[in-house]
Amino acid sequence: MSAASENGPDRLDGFVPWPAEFARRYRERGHWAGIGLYTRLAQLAAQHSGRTALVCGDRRWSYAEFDRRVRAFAAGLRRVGIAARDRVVLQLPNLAEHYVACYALFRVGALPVFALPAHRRAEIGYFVGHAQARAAIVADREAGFDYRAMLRELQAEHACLESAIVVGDAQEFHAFDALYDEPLPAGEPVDGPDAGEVAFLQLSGGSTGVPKLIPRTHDDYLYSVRASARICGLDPHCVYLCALPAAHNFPMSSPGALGVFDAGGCVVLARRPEADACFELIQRERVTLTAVVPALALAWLESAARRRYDLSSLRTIQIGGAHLAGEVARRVPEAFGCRLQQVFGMAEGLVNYTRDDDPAELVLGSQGRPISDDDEIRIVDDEDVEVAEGEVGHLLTRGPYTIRGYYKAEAHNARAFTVDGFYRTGDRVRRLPSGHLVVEGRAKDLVNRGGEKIAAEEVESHLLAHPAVFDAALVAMPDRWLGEKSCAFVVLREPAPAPRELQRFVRERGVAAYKVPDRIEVVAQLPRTAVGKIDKKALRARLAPGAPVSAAAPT
Ligand code: OOB
Repeated sequence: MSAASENGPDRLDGFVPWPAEFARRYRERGHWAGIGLYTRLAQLAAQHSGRTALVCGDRRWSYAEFDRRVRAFAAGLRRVGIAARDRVVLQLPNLAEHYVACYALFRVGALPVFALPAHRRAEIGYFVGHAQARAAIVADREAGFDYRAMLRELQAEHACLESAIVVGDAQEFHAFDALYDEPLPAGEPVDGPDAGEVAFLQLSGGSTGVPKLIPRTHDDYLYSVRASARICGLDPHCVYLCALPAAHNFPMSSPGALGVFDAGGCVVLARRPEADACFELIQRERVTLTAVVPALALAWLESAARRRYDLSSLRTIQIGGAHLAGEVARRVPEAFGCRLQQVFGMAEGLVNYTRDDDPAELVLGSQGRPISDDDEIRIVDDEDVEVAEGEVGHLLTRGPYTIRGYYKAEAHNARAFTVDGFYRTGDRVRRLPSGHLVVEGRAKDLVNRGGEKIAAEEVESHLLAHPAVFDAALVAMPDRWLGEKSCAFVVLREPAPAPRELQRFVRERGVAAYKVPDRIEVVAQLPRTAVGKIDKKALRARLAPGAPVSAAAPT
């Protein structure tokens, strides 16, 4: 039976639901509460109306003001024709408008497709086409890039993209601020999806061709958010600094902004993640909690600005998204005078946390244990056979907030999930007797550039589009600051372009700047394994410190 017919006419096509017996169990255990994400905000607005929900620059909104804006913007969305189940690409920098748009879309039953500010024409065009998005919400310009010009090109290519909403100077598009109409009443849209249906599409770092879209339901997401807020001990006094891109799963839900709202706390938005700007906000707003990737933790540790600011309000710094070196982990509690919490999560679902009462060796040396007793973990070898306890293997997982399939990706789903519904994370881990996981590496073909995931195949296909590129392989190379950077090994035809020209070529194909190979090595041929696949292990070995890269290339 196809996902569409199984889902019935009302369900989003291309969504793979949990089998009925699992859905029943998750409801019976109270994980899935049957509450929509907007309804939850309305409850919070009633409960905490006068408390500060959001701080963005000079703007400070109470829960009541935040909810009023959400309902007013929802009315504007309706006016421009956005209806239940429409997909809307949401690509904003860290601005309060991000959360207004997000909850307003929930209020009208439409589905945000979360894009990152770094994404460009190639990525956004793919999301628009794949999700058949009817609208996009962007900023006018940011970091020298004009999103309106990108929208013009996309509208010319995609007939589905009927409208666009712009924060700032909107030119011919709808101005975000002009969409605040007479507020809709609180409550879910009568014609909208119920809590068991898809609330939004989140991006996967992915390991094949194009990024996959991840359908998350109201029920599953709200469960992970509320359970995370509990684990992290959030209360109405917590003040959270959102330093990472707000649309990413980590600062959104682990426990992130949604978890902080759920506790009645305050979310402070940092426009930029740099140490100076963030330290100033921590001092000014008496921030108690923040989340960073290891590369940012290192940059903050090394910043001389640390001593110029009063950071004594910080209780916890969460670090996750990429491998955290032991020596960096050790420096954090001392340097910031607060607790470290390691977070190992994925937009597909499973999130692990070290806990406040864990002994130091687990906080420093593990990536935590799962949120839920119903998170099922299997650690297997290449043949899917469970490895002995404590051994390293592939991490498979299934549970109340881990998807059963990517959106509209049947062929890929057959590889990315086992027949009994376990998600193949692509991570290699071992489990300690306490249940904590240690991430030992990964099997998936991607570069984790300071927490930003780059699917090798995606970049290779951009390189191969150049007429002079005969073959290409992208691998990770160690980097002191980012943990990993990318290096493309290329085999060229005459006339051979210079490496710089290839980098420019990839950039001009309209991809996010972090995906442009940091280094390009020209080789006569790529090493192959016995079965004829490109031997990436051998390529990575050439990039190890001290290895002669080009000299080692076969001629
Ligand atoms: C988070 O989510 P994604 O979807 O950007 O990336 C997930 C992948 C994981 O499969 C793993 O390969 C890597 O990122 N990763 C880590 C890690 N946390 C994530 N690798 C080593 N150590 C860690 N602590 O990155 C994400 C989502 C929610 C919370 C936190 C991170």
